[in-house]
Amino acid sequence: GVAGKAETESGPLTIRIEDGIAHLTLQRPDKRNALNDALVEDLRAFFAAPPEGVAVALLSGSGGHFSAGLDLSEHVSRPAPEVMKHSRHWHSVMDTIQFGGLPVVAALEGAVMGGGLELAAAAHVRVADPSTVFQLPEGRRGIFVGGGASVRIGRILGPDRMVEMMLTGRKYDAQEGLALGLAHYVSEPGGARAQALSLARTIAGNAPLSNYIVIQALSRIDDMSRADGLFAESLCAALSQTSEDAREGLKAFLEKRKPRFG
Ligand code: 1HE
Repeated sequence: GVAGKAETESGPLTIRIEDGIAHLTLQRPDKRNALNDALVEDLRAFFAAPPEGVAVALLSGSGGHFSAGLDLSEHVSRPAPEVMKHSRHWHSVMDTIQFGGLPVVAALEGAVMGGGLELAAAAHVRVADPSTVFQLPEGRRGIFVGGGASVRIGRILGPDRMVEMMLTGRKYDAQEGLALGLAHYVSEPGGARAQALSLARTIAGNAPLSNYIVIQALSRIDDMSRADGLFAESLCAALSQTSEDAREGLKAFLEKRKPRFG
């Protein structure tokens, strides 16, 4: 990984790279980290071309919230074609985050709402502070989701629970989110970032190809038939198990030491 540190000047997204982990922080605390076009662009730019040596991204918010979702002040009456293009752009950015090649760990707290929940669902590992509130308020605001929730949240919750969540605007807390799969961990109060960092370090210690294949393959296999999924699995096994890192991983196990991956 990258030793030393690097930092960008402050925009809506700050990026600090330390020991192979890119700390990405949504920096609009006064707006509860609402996702305006500039912030979405910064996320896109980072994940489309992660800096050399970054093994894992750690994504979090500032000011006690992850994100209150789409910046509603930028969304005053766009015509239908513009809304469609905006939504398709979000889809592309969320896909870039999920499939860009970097494992993404999200530290959640406070509002994880609307587009904020869509962003969280594009991350691979989600750690929720006890303060976390998950909500899809769109159904109560006269709109629909547009940043991928139908697919990503729909597949986590199932359509039945997502319909109910949107019709009633209900909020799920961290523990409920854990039970439903919206979060994978609930941290100690105030401890989401620290726990997320510890998990990020664990992931950064894996073989890069293995991480890459886990991210690329599993959710795509979910879209395939059973036969195609099993076939794709064998291709992934052939690719990973013949790598240099696989030889090192097995050798290290037999020699009772930590592996040193390339
Ligand atoms: C915002 C936004 C926002 C806050 N866009 N400005 N998302 C929502 O519908 C969530 C809307 N937000 C809220 O429900 C609340 O703000 C919170 C529960 C997140 C936080 O409450 P609170 O009391 O701590 O803060 P606040 O006073 O409500 O907000 C502080 C400021 O942030 C205030 O601005 P100010 O200039 O008056 O100080 C708010 O206007 C601003 N703010 N949230 C713009 N979302 C691609 S489709 C995706 C669909 C969606 O994501 S829909 C949006 C869903």
